[in-house]
Amino acid sequence: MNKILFAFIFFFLMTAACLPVRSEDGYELWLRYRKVENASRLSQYRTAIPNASVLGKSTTAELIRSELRRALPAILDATVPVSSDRTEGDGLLIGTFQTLRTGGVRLPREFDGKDLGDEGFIILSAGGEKHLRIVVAANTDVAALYGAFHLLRLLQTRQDIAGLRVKTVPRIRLRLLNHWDNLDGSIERGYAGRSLWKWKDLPEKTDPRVVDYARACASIGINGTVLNNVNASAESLTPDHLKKTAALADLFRPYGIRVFLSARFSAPVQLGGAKTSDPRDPAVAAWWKKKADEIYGLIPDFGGFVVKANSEGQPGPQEFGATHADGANMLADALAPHGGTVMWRAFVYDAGIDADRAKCAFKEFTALDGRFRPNTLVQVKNGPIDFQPREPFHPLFGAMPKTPLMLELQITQEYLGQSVYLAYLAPMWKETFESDTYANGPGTPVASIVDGSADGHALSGIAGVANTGSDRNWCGHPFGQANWYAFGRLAWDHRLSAGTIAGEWIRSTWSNDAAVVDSIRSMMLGSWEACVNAMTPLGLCHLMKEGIHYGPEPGLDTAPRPDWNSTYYHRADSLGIGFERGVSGSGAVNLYRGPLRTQWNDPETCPEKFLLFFHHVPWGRRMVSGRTLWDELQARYDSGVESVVGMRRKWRSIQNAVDPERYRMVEEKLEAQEENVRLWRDACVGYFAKYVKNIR
Ligand code: BDP
Repeated sequence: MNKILFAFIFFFLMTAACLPVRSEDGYELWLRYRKVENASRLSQYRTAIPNASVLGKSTTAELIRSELRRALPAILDATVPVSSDRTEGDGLLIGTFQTLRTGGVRLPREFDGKDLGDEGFIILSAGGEKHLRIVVAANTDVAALYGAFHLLRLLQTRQDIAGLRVKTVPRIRLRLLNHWDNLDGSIERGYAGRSLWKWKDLPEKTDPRVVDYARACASIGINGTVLNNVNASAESLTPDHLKKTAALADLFRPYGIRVFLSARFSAPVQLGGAKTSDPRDPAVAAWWKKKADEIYGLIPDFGGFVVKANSEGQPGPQEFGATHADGANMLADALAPHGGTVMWRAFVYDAGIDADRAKCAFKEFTALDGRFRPNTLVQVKNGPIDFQPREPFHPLFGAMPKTPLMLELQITQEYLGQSVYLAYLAPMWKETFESDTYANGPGTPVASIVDGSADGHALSGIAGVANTGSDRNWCGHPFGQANWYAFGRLAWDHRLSAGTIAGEWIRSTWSNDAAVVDSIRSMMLGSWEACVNAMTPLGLCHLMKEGIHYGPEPGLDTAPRPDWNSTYYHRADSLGIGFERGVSGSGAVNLYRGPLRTQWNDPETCPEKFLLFFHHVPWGRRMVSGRTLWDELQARYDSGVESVVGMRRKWRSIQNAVDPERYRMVEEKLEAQEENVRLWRDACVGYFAKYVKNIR
């Protein structure tokens, strides 16, 4: 070969190899469609999907077509016609059983859709290497949309699509994001910019970004969104505001997403029309009925209300001597004729009920079991305190068999390093789901209470406090997206493992390169436990800075309520550390059933991860490691730091395999995280050391 030509080709190849991967800003989330790298995989996909037909005329069917038009050419790097009719030499076929039948598509008899409900779907593929065909079928267009996104996920994660026999139905009915967004655009506990809902522009103008939010939600099966803060403003229920909400509802509808609102209990008085908000007053009930009629006039598929009542200063029925059930039922009656649901929050901790915050909600709500209307869910946080880095499961799970309990998780990392920390939360949520409540004997995990199977409830729900905002990358931290994703996937199927979900997310969001997937997955899977160690190891909790909940403040003892102080939680003194909740203390262990009660009551059998949550333990006590408690505590804080150092090392090892912009952003975040966990270690170890004397 001509030397010059050779040199030229060599130079070209070298430059191409050294070119950085193209820059990205994270906006695409996991709906990032990129060409298949592997030639044989690419050829399989191209053979199977020479074209696509999405049968049906609905807006949702059109949305499926537009998603495929965006995704398929990018993934297959080929022209892929997408039509609404069957095409000669069918490729991918998507539709409802009805439209497929009308279109002349015959499916094997066992796949008749009878057991799919209105959200489940099947994906089948048949045929040999040269003529692979794929069908996605469901009973409704929205379920077909879910199926389409599932298929795209298979392609994005480079799965073998021969012989597909996917059949999946969501295990939980209401799968909602809870946005703690205020009407002025600020977000309570939001760390990614401002609210996505530009209330000022609505209803005339809807931000195109909201469409991408809806696509992302639908792609993971989220089917409802609560638009406003649980610390609600009555204004969200004014006619003008409802029109704005209706505009969003219109946009979300074809994606299968229903809109909900947080309702302020005192709205009848605040907005005028009633002299009181007493739920037992017929005029108040009438006010809410009229309000519900007005809402459904504008939004026929409105989902219902979330209510935070008699909690942290919010108004509620107890002001009138009525109960939480009275309040919830009055609203439930207003919504029932329209098919709406009330989600009444159990996040209450009235100090008059019990001096131990961990017992308050249990005491108030178990007394009301069986007294709620059928269209009511009681919404319970995963733990009895408040979204701490780790807590045992909330004892209400399993203790209210007559009431469907909705699980509330916090996706936004209020107590978990906010948008600075890399903390993948699926392992934490799995720990909650898998915790055995022993409610119906061994094998009654929290998951079975939440999905309704333990007590035969048809109504079931899960809510995730959203971490989205106006930041270009949606969640502030590029890895915050993983928690939004994991929430949706677990809401659909809580049996999925944290590792599987991480793998899907990494492949769809970052890269299908095996080294990248392995490195990022191992960073993610250890990240939550690392945060626990860095901030509140061994069952400690609530040691964060007052109000902002970021950074350490173990000495805090001047807050307006005792249970907003760190000292209330850790109770460190010259004898030891921890909150005694055994029978010799607050007795909170007795709220749990079966073997848990005895196991957790005894410091010798209580798992170390919950030790200081349930016990005040002497500094010199021997731990599983052989160390004293004090040494173990220090070792945990050290390991919290080491973990971040390790994550940084792993991240650097894949620098050339991911795009520079997101790489840099994560690198900067990890640097800030390392600085903050060092601060945690020094502040906590320094503070607790004051109490530790002569233990060796
Ligand atoms: C706490 C938050 C507070 C919320 C409250 C709630 O600090 O901002 O309003 O939960 O869930 O974690 O109502």
